[in-house]
Amino acid sequence: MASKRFVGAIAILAFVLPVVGMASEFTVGDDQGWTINFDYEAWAKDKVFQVGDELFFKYTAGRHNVFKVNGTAFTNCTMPPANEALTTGNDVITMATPGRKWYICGVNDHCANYGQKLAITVLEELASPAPAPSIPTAPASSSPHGIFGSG
Ligand SMILES: *[C@@H]1O[C@H](CO)[C@@H](O)[C@H](O)[C@H]1NC(C)=O
Ligand SMILES: *[C@@H]1O[C@H](CO)[C@@H](O)[C@H](O)[C@H]1NC(C)=O
Ligand SMILES: [Cu+2]
Repeated sequence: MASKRFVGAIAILAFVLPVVGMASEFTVGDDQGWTINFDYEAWAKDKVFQVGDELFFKYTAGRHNVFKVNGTAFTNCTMPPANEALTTGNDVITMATPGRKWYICGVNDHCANYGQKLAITVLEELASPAPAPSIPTAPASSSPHGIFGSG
């Protein structure tokens, strides 16, 4: 019946619409969490990270930690000062800006010898249907310039 099809369409819309523009949560390493001997490069490869998304680093407190580092420190496994570490075992980092982001574990040689390091690229937040992009308005002084300029 026609009404059945209509109800179906509504159901699909209700499912799809809330997803648009919503932030995602990623548990780093999925079920394995934040640990040694895990391929975080492979884990990150097929994922799309956007501004507003959250990374959850889950591990047993004391066994690992999380440092946000720059690209050089990531490559060399250079540890920042210890007081910059996240250590709760349930650390949440919200992606505030687009660009390349790097995270390493500072416990023992987990970064250098056990691959406990994560590099991701965060994209600008995808367009949401909410407020339309603002159209730049011409500065108030622009039209007098045009009149004077043409004379
Ligand atoms: C990082 O490692 C490279 C190559 O081993 C070295 O040339 C560079 O000086 C290191 N950088 C830092 C900041 O330790
Ligand atoms: C990268 O981080 C390391 C360790 O915190 C620091 O010594 C170095 O100056 C940083 N490099 C840049 C280019 O910011
Ligand atoms: Cu570790």
